[in-house]
Amino acid sequence: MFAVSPKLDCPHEKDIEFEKVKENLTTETVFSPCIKCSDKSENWMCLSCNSILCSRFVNGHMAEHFEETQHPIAFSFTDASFWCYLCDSYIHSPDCAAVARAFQDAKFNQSTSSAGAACIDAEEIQTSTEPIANVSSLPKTFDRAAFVEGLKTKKFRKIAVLTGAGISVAAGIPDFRTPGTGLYSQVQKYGLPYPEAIFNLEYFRENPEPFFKLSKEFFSFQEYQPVTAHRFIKALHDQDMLLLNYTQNIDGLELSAGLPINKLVQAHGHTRSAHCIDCGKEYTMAEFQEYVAREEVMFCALCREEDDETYRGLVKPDIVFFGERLPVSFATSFHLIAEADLVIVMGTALKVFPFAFLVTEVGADVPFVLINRENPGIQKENFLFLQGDIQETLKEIVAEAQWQLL
Ligand code: CNA
Repeated sequence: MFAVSPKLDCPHEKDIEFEKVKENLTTETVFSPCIKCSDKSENWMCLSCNSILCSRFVNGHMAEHFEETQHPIAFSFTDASFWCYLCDSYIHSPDCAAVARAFQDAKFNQSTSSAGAACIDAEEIQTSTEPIANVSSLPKTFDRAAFVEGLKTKKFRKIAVLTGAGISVAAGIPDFRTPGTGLYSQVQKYGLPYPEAIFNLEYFRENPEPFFKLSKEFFSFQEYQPVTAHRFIKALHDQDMLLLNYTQNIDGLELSAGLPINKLVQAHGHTRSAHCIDCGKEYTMAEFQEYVAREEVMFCALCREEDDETYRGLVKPDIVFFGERLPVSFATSFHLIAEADLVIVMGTALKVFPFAFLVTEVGADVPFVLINRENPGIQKENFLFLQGDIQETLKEIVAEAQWQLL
């Protein structure tokens, strides 16, 4: 799976017959080979004619298909993403989400009938300013007292916690999107074409300097300490109530708080090691940080060719850039969220896919708690939105549940 900020208003979707696409997504189809070269490793399906063809990482037959037919949108069997050749961008929408769910059903041979109960509406994510406007009209409710009581009595045994940059802001690490203080407000000084470019692999290949400057300014994660949110997640684990913590964060503060690594899914990678983006040679973060401290771009010692000035084997930490694959651990633990008996989402704008798809896997009856400054567009039965500061809210909840955080 790839980390992306998809385009949410692709105009080329209007010609796609999504119902037919869903019908065509059978177990047989999703494991079919490329119709041109028979490769099975990495295929896409054309949403206009349902042809299955391989990716640019194999023989590029889907790209050729677009050149020949001008069929605009393809769906990836590897990471459930949608690419529009005419928009030259990943795209997403409620129709896409429905196709992705049909794909999950077919690929993992399981019913995700609950899918859609917790519904991320793509347009709302982009524009939502009115938190939980429709929630009060939904039939079943889950309130703060029930949440606290469930913690106190250990009623919940499989809590899935989904986290984003907002939980580490109190530790001194800026998030992405908070106006004024978020990284996206601060990276403009590096002269980027758009803020997300700093974490874009293609941009990094051509312009690595801004990322190295950012690393010097913000990414000395060993200097940061866990805060209440990280200690709360650790407490859930200590009480044997934690199913998994799916995090988009790369700071590792969950681990610093003592959470075992097998309880943490670091969907967007980590900063424990670094690799050459071309040959894959591994480097330690200490080696990477030496370059950062000297304000020097780090090139791979193995694949940099002295006689070829244009060849650039760049080294970066193992965080997932836009356009890079997510770790296998994300794909293999993705479906486990369906087992959760409580879901807690904290500190995320849920704008990055496929991470945001996780919430579509939560069952309708499963209580769902959002602790954030604003609601990114979640509407669901049994939904509790604790609006406000994460750390302060958690301190109150912990006190009400009569827990002590270590
Ligand atoms: P984001 O898009 O910046 O969203 C953060 C969310 O948290 C927003 O909804 C904020 O309103 C909310 N928020 C921030 N502070 C608080 C607070 N104190 N109390 C309540 N709510 C608060 O970040 P996302 O995590 O959604 O975006 C995903 C990106 C961010 C991932 O790819 C990460 O790798 C990336 N990131 C990680 C870190 C880190 O590891 N600490 C830092 C910066 C960015």
